[in-house]
Amino acid sequence: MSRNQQLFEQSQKFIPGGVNSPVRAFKSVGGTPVFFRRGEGAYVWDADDKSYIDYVGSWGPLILGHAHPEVIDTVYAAAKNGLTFGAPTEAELEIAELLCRLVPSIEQVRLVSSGTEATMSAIRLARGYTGRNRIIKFEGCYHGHDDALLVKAGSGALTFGHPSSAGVPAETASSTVVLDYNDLAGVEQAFGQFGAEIAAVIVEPVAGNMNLIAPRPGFLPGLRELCTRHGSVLIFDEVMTGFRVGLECAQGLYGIKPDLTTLGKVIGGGMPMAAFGGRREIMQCLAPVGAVYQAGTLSGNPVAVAAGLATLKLVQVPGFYDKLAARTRELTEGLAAAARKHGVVFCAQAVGGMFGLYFRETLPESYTEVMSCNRDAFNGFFHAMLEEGIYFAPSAFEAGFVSAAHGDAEISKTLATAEQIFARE
Ligand code: KE4
Repeated sequence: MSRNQQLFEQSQKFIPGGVNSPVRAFKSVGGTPVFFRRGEGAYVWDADDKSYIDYVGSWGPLILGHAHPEVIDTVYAAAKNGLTFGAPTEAELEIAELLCRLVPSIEQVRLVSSGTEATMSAIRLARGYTGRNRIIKFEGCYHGHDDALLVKAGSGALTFGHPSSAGVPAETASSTVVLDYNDLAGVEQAFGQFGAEIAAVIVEPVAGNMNLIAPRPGFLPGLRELCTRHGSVLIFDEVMTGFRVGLECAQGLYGIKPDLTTLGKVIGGGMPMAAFGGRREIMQCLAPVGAVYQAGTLSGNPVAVAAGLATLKLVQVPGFYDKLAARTRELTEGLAAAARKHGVVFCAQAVGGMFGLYFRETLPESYTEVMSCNRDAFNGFFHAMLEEGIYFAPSAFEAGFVSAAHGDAEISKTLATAEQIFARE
């Protein structure tokens, strides 16, 4: 029995499913999850000391790669000064000013410790600001595990949401309308029916939790126009896309100014940190200024902020994102070419430093289309690549990530290995 297997068996005795977050359990792809013990650059090593080229990067935070020396040194220096104070620090001011400068739609920002906290707080803030309760989200988009967002579509597109998790009260779910991503007509219809009741629309501007789905032209501008017209808050959940698809985030890439933005992953550089921010008028509704309560013992934690500041400094280097996007395109185009060469039904796409791999003929543009991907083919590919030391996301319904540490050697090895595997088909 491998060390991974031993650890997984033992972990299941003390941790539900042996993991602290479900996607890590390999339920979607089968097999034994990999227990990592070390990461450096584009590589991770498992409990059996096997190395992998890592295309998960902890689900997005590690845009610089694992254990970047400047990030580690900064974290170490901050930690030596104390781990937390539960009081304001200069570092929090520094990163708040930086986020407001880098993301024009953010006039004020509040730091939290996870993406879930960011989206949960943004929804409560939008409801407090508008005095309305109903929210719109999109099937296949994931915004963390807040009750209001663990909701699936009702029977008809416009009926009220139903819980997608046990423990979520039906009455909570009923305030969430779940629509189809990229279906602007559906959103127009919902606003026609509920417009005056809608507190917020929350959307991943590039969906990365149902594999990768890019916004159709007109979809995001349409959401902006509808929210403006009906006085609803447009929330861009950029926990994944923020500083992943570009320095200006997805909102800059697509030229849309949301009312609130949630951030996470990259801005914490691998440490527990997220944020939500936006128009001053809305943010001023937050305690201690306004009536919307929100708090956190470790919010703005100085060690996490140090990791975030070090990361955000390095991603501002001129050409950083052009190089990352080119590298990611090289991966997706190379994989597609290798599959085509061996007659494997496969396609792929990249948006900045994130990518989607699909075992289907054409790029999916909706939840329904992505659900038609050949899951068995993905799972076979996943395990064959894993065996060869290449670690993709352990689910056909997750996006992948390239870091600045992925060089020619890593991309070439990945493409050569994929070609060998496609040739076996
Ligand atoms: P966290 O609470 O996991 O920090 O963030 C929740 C969240 C919010 N919004 C978006 C767009 C997200 O992608 C996430 C979290 N993403 C998943 C990956 N698909 C995290 C991995 C996991 O759940 O373990």
